[in-house]
Amino acid sequence: MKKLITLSIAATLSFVSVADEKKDVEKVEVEVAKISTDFKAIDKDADGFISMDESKAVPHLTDVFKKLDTNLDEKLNRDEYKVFLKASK
Ligand SMILES: [Ca+2]
Ligand SMILES: [Ca+2]
Repeated sequence: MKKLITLSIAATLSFVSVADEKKDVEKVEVEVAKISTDFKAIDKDADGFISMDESKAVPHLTDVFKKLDTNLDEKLNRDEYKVFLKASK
């Protein structure tokens, strides 16, 4: 009988942790979707990068543009823009 209770607790615990993981995945997906929507809105000429000019549409983005541009190509790709979103939270 004791064994059965232990098993059922274990099952409950593993269910909870799976549910948590699923929530995290959903959160990440929502975030990625948001980044993608924002990015597309800023990337007016749709070349897949935010130029210095395009960055002017976003408050404070121009200020940190050079810091964010870690590969020094004078435009921001999605990864570089993501750093800005994380930093501005
Ligand atoms: Ca662009
Ligand atoms: Ca860059």
